[in-house]
This record gives sequence, C-alpha cells and structure tokens, in this order.
Amino acid sequence: MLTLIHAPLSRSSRIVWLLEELGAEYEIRYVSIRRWDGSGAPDDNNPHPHKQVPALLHNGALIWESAAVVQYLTDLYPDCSLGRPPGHKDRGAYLSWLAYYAGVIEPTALAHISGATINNPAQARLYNDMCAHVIDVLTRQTYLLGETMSAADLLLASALQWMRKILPESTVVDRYIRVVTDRAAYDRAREIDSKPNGFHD
Ligand SMILES: N[C@@H](CCC(=O)N[C@@H](CS)C(=O)NCC(=O)O)C(=O)O
Repeated sequence: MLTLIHAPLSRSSRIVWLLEELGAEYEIRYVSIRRWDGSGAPDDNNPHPHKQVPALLHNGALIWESAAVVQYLTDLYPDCSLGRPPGHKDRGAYLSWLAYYAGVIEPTALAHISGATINNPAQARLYNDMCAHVIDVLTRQTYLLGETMSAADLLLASALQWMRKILPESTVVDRYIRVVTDRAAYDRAREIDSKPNGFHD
C-alpha cells in the first residue's frame, strides 16, 4: 500500500496529481505543516525528517523530496507514460530533468524571488542561465523531453502553477503550463484538495 503524507495546496499536491495519473491505489495521511503565512505547525504524525511534505510510505520504506518521490513512483509503474524506466532511450534525460528541477530550478528561482541573488552574481548568473535553458527547450518542443509529456513536466508545471514567478514572463511558459495541466488527473487532484482534510465522498 502507498500512503502519501499530504497537506492540501502544497508541494504534495503534485504527488496527488501523479498518483491519479498512475491510477495507483493509495491512501492519504493528512498532516499539518508550517505555512508561509505563519499558520500551521509541524505534525507528530509526519515521518518526514523535517516534518515537510511530500513524503511517501511504501512497504515500510519512507521516500521524501518531490523529485525522489516522482522517480520512485514512475519506476514503480514502469508501464505508465509519464516515467522513463531503465533501458528507455530518454532515461538519462528524465533523471537529469528531475535532478535539475530539485538541484537548480527550484533553489535558484527561490533565491531570485527572495532577492538573495541581488548581491550574488554567481547565483544570479545560474538563475539566468537556467531560465534561458528552460525557455529555449520549451520553445523548440512541447515538453522537457520532446513531444511526449513526462513526470518531469508534472514537477515543473506544478511549481509554476504554485508560483509563476519561478520563470520570467513568457508566452512559451504560459502555453506550457496550460498544456501540461490540461489533464483529467490534474482536475481530480484539484478536486481532492478542494475538500476539507480527509472528508471525501
Ligand atoms: N525540497 C522539498 C521541499 C518540501 C517543502 O518545502 N514542503 C513544504 C510545503 S510546500 C513544507 O512542508 N513546509 C513546511 C515546513 O517547512 O515546515 C520537496 O520538494 O519535497
């Protein structure tokens, strides 16, 4: 059984979306988290080392960090169209985009948004290089890996939905968000998040 440690309208919402894409059997353990506005609190019922979300429990194993959870789940469902299993010609590109999201896109974007790049030319350059690269790729092709969506797109588009300022104003990025989120599983995940914790029909 898969158990998602989840707080609605947070980074774990993207994993609800992915689980819906996979058609997985899963349960949700709702937890409270510290929110940006000062509300919420860490939850003793959350096994994440920093009491953050997402985290996933599977057969006694704990998986945390969005990119690791995404890779774990798509590897667990090798026939799903969103993963690129070992041996697939795009496996390397898939893993690279997952790691690039976690190691470069999100940290440089958050540094940029918080103003931390203003007096840090190396960070500012990395952020600008990242934006140029992502926009160049999405100008040439529909998705990060070409013409077929992957869970790397789910990761990036969910972040952009949450915080559009991660990338600069661009019609290419706006179109990308529209295309990637135009999916029934995305709508189902939004519906799940729109209900009070745990009270589902
Ligand atoms: N790099 C982590 C970030 C996780 C994260 O910051 N989650 C937020 C929710 S969007 C959280 O749990 N915040 C509560 C806290 O930091 O205490 C990931 O992507 O999994």
